[in-house]
Amino acid sequence: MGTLKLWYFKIFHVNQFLKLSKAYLNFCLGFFCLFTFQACNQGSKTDAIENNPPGNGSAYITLEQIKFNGDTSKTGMISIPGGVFMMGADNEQADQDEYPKHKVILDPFWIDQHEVTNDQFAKFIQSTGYVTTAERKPDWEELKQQLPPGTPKPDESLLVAASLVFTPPQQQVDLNDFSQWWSWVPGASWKKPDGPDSNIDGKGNYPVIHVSWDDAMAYCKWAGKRLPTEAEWEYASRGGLINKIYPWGNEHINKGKAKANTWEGNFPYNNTEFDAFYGIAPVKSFAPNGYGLYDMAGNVWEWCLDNYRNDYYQSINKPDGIKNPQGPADSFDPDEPYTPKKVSRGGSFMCNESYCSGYRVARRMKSSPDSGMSNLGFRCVR
Ligand SMILES: [Ca+2]
Ligand SMILES: [Ca+2]
Repeated sequence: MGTLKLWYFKIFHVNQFLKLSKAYLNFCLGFFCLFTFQACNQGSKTDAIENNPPGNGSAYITLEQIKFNGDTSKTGMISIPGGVFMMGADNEQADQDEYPKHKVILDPFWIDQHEVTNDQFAKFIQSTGYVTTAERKPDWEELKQQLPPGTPKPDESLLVAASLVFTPPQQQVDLNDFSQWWSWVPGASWKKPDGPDSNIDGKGNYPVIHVSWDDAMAYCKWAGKRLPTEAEWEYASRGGLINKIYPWGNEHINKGKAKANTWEGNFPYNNTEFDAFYGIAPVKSFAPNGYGLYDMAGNVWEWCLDNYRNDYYQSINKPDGIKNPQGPADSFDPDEPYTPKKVSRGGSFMCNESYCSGYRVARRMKSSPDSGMSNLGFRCVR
């Protein structure tokens, strides 16, 4: 998702200070313009985030300024043995970007046992004074680089911090139109996940959300870790099983006992809560995979280190395999050719069979690195 762009086109629709033709919008944004019609009905410019620091983006602490906290212990991490595996598509649900299944060789690594929690993230914020992307007043200089040349700057009063919040409809909707369940909410952030009137009291052991890829990178640097590569993530997710569809094997998601926090029923208007959670669950609420890792399927999507390219697997598919792939040098998503994207993995509490089946170990997702959402978090490796 291109958060900055979504935000920008919200402003267009609210103020109508540009009359853009449908063709032009499609050219610029693809289907993302759909978002804005819903987003512009949410909140108002007076909802600017509490404690939003003054000034532009350059006033905030940068990744370069983040210092390692000095903790070299591997508490809460699991040792993953190196090895060889076949990465990519395992069943007929696979998207084109999961092909071809290809051989990958990995060195050993350590990975967090669970998604980074609110308590863990709060320590990072307290220690560093870091301000997350969702809490920052958008930086026009940065934003305009993702927009067509000559696009005019909006009024300063409209440059407010916000994030994408899941707002489920009451009735069946077109699953191609995600503006039906996503809202652009000023004031939403990791500590106010549903907007300015919400908080994370009592949710210290829930995964942190509304974190951008940049935020996740900053946390990992402070912790002396890094984000997993996409290959490391998938290998860890497979839990030592070979060519299986899910971290637990091949038993269908809707068979037997609940295996992950997903969406049961009809997305996005009816959730049967068979797994006992409508929204996000505390980490470690479901059985771990074979490596002892929790929520590698569901709960929240998890950022990976890699750039996203839909054709990346084709480029690295060799008979002898590829060792420690780091992702492509650049990003390309045919759905949104003008927006650079990073990979995320594992699906979320919003995934079900009718929509994304994101809990499959091979399923790939992609988002703009400046995007935070209410179903996207991360874990680190070392
Ligand atoms: Ca659930
Ligand atoms: Ca997860």
